[in-house]
Parts: sequence; structure tokens; C-alpha cells
Amino acid sequence: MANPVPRWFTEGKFGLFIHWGMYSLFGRGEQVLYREHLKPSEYRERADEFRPTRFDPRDWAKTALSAGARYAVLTAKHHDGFCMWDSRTTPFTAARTGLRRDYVAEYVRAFGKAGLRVGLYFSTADWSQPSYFAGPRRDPAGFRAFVQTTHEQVRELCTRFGKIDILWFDGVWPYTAREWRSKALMAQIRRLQPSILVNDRIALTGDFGTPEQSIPEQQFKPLRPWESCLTSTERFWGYHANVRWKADFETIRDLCSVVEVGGNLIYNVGPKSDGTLPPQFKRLMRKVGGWLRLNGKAVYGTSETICDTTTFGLMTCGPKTVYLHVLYWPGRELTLAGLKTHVRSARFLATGKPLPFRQDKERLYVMGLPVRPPDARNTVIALELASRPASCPWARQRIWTGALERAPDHSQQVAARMLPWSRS
Ligand code: FHN
Repeated sequence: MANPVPRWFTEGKFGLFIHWGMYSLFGRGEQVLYREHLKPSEYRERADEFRPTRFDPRDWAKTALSAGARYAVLTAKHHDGFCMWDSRTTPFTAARTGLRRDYVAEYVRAFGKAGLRVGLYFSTADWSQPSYFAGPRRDPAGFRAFVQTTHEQVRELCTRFGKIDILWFDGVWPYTAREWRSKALMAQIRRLQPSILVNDRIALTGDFGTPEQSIPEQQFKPLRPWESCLTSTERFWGYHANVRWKADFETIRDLCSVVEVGGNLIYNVGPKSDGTLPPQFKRLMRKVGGWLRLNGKAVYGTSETICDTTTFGLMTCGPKTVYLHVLYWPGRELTLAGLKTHVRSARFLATGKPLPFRQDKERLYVMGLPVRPPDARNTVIALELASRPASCPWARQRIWTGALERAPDHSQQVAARMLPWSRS
């Protein structure tokens, strides 16, 4: 049974994903153990080298706030099995190696104090456990004990750190809900943390969907709360020393594209093994936060677009406002087809500068625009309306989708609505 998703999530829109563990020592991503086929025993021995002396979760929280993030999710345990908290189930933890600290406890305290909602990522897949690879058929007793340990580790995360807002599971493959005893696990979580949000990655529906490295299209978006998880680098979730970082315009457009379709964005950083956030990420987050400080009204608390007809970019909606996210500058005049509601005023959101406009039955024309966009990354025009935003029926969703087999089943009805227009 899903928990109702609270407004802090659906209105907060923007979270920070933090993939941090002893794998950061290698600087080649979070899966180096598996991808480079390292010997698990040798990998484990290097745990003592993980000594993040410059780890300061208050600085991480400051960066999250400066970016405009409203919540965060930290990897408590990734697939390598290294626990970033003082788990009593294994000596392979940060509390029993290196600096002998409980990084989960420090993160939860600092981010909570900063007013951020705190989530924990937990991988059920555990490459440090041979019975994970043997599986329930080859090693029934060993796999049962492994699953019991997994449930115990989750119980620790639900009881050690006070209120946790999100449990972000990962690594369910290749086993089923029955083999993970997912229903019992979920019941334990709900009992220990009644208002926690659990994602859809323990082979149960969970409370929210998690499209990964993708932004769903209107026609195919999940019909329940969802959150796209994207990396801030071209690849890799854990720290990689030599990977391209995304530019601020990409991040801003990704965030607004997700919000336009009604979802959240959780944006990832892989901190370095010394505990610092890569300077490229801090710079990127300062720029994104700067844009959000001027244009946040077009993101936080908005609802998804009502039209799939724009030729200039994206649209998000407030109770009696439509925000036009202009990514592709139209020149002196912008045309929006399909908005039925009467427009009272138009202005640049960032500066409040009023804009002349005229509106007929099916189109709005915003005029007096400068030759070049005030903000090439995304210039937002706010339209104040006489009532709730509504679109012409033919504008709600396009009838084409590309691959024929993906055509939404309402195509015929929408095509019929377009017939009069096609004869005009
Ligand atoms: O294998 C993991 C990967 O390392 C990373 O944690 C992502 C984040 O969503 N999840 C899995 C890949 O789907």
C-alpha cells in the first residue's frame, strides 16, 4: 500500500542525490569493484584507506541550499556492501575502518539542521556477499541469511537516525519480491517510519516512480508521483576524476523539463574520497541556485503543462498563472497556441518587466521582446490569468508519438478533434 506523497515532495521538486562510499578512492565511478573485476578481498582491504578528513556535511548542506534543493538522498550502502554507518551486521563499515566515523549520522544531523529533508539510498544488491551471487537456488540457507541481514540493515537505518524522509532502494535485480521478502521489509519500514517515502525498487510499487537518466514524455509519464534521477556528469554516479560535467543550462533545462511533465528531479553528485564536493559541482549548483532565486516561482509548487503545443520551450502552471520557459528564443514576438484562459498580464518573471500582448480565441502573442534572450539558459515569461489555466481540447496532447506501437490509445479521438481544423 503506497503512502500518500506529501507536499514537501511534490512541491519541493528538486533533490540532491549523493553517491559516496569507499569506491571514491578509485576515482572511477561507484561500480569499480565489479567493472574492473577487482578481487573482493583486496577491495575490502582498502577500506582503511578511506579517510575523508575534509568531510563536512554542513558544507554539503550549504551547497544543496545554494542550489535550491529541498531534499537530499545519501548512499548509506551501495552495491559494494560498504556501510557508511555503524552497522552491527558487518565489520565492513566506515565506523570500523578508516576514520571510524558514522557518516550517515553526520549527514542526517547536518542536513536536518539546515532544514533539508533527508533520504537514504540502500542497495539490496551486495557484492560483498557471495550468497548474493549464489542466489536462493544454489545457496538457499546462505541466501536466506543474507536477506535477513539485509532486513536488519534496513531496520538499523530506520531506527538509528531519527526521522528519515525517503528510503531510496536500488539493486533489486535479479531477485523477486518473494525472494527479497519485500512485503515483510516494507511492513517493517512502515512500522518504524510511518511517514517515510519508499521508492519503487524493491520489486513493489512503492510511493513514487524513479525513471533513471531520462525524462518521460507527456504521453508516457508515470500516472503517480515520480522523480527522474540524473547525473550532473556525462556518466557515473560515484566520483570520477575525468568526466565531462554538465553545464548550468543543461541542468536548468533538465529541472524545468521534469517539472513541466509533473515530476521531481534528483540530481547527483559523487563526492571525492577526501569528503569534499568536486569544485565543478559547487560552481554548477551556485549557477543553478542563482537562476532559481530569480525564477523559482516557475518551478516550486507548480503543476504540469496544460499544452503540448509550444514552439519555444516549456510550460508550467500555477493556480492562476502560466509560466512560459523560453529556451528557443522566437525573436521579437512569441506565439502560444492552445491556451483558452483569458490572460490579464504578461511579464518577465526574473525582472517583473511588463510585456505587451494580444490574445485571440486560440492564440496568444507576446510582443516587444528583445532581439536576444535576457537569459539564454531559460527566460521565463509569467502570464497572469483571469482563472485556472485551461487549454483548447486539441492542444492538450499531441496525437503523434513516433514509434507506432507507442501511439497513445486516445489518438483517434484527438485526431477527430483536429478534423475541422484540418479542413480549414
Ligand atoms: O547500479 C546503480 C548505479 O550505480 C546507480 O546507483 C543508479 C542510481 O539510480 N542505480 C543503479 C543503476 O540503475
